[in-house]
Amino acid sequence: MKVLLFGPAGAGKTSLMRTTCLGYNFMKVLNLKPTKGVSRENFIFRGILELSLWDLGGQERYIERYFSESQRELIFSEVTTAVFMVDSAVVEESVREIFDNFLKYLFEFSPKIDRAYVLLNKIDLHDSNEDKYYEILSKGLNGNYKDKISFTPVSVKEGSAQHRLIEILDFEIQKNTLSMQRLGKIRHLLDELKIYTLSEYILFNQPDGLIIASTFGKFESKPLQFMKFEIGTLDSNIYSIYQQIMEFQNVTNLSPLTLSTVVYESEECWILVKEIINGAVLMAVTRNKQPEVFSSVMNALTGEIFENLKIYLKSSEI
Ligand SMILES: Nc1nc2c(ncn2[C@@H]2O[C@H](COP(=O)(O)OP(=O)(O)OP(=O)(O)O)[C@@H](O)[C@H]2O)c(=O)[nH]1
Ligand SMILES: [Mg+2]
Repeated sequence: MKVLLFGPAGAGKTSLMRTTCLGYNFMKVLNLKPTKGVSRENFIFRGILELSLWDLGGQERYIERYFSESQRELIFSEVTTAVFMVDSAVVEESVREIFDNFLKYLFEFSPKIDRAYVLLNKIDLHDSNEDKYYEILSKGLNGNYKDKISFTPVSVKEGSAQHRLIEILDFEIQKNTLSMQRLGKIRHLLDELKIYTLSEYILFNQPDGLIIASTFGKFESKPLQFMKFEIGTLDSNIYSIYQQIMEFQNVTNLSPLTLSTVVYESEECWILVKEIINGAVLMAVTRNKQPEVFSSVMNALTGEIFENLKIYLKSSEI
């Protein structure tokens, strides 16, 4: 799936990409340098949809190049999702011409595309004028295009831009048969785990922190940011203790420690978190604290269903 992020310099394209897909917070994108030409990143959205994200630097010299006869086909062909982004605090009439060319080549080289999304960004700034920009970009759009473009005022700073992009990509998942099949299988496996272990399961995608599937049906959470298991120095302490114990037991070839399962305890339940593969984390919440329930979850996390889960998630990495 090819996702195009297009628009004038400083609109917030790279900020949107990094905060949505790489789990960066806004502070981390405050001082981004302008993107030099085409920047391509592959990543897997919600653990099931493979994306090739084309973040196109918006300085004039680059835009001219994208529209040039030698490059336009490369840039605008095989696009599945197209986003045009502007900075609503810097309204420029001249952007209309760029927008017109963008639409022209997009629908010419990717005729299957049914929609283009326009994000009027930075509405958090008090001098933003998204209504004016909307007027400039939508004025006199001919019938062919009119129904194919949706405009949304957003802010990367406040999070509504990321929310909108996630909505757009979720829509792509629904249109993509392979992704829906994977999702169906994953949901089924989680439901099986639930039945065997009397626990609820939630599967998260790293690093965007979005939920892939859960046993709660529709369950939304805020994206988790920086979801990495780093307990820092504790790790090395545990390793040296483990080393000593193994020496007592005369074990010579010591296997390395990996931090794969973390257990939390509350008065009502256990919460177990386990990394499945690079990119996905499974969280189990037990219904009570009976030892059988705990051990059934531990068994499940090393058993066949868990291995199958790995397969369906892995298949999206190919
Ligand atoms: N106030 C505010 N600033 C934003 C927002 N989104 C992005 N910015 C800032 O705008 C500046 C430019 O953002 P970039 O993401 O680099 O813009 P770009 O569209 O990738 O620019 P080019 O790579 O040159 O095409 C950065 O300093 C961001 O922190 C927003 O929603 N609100
Ligand atoms: Mg950029």
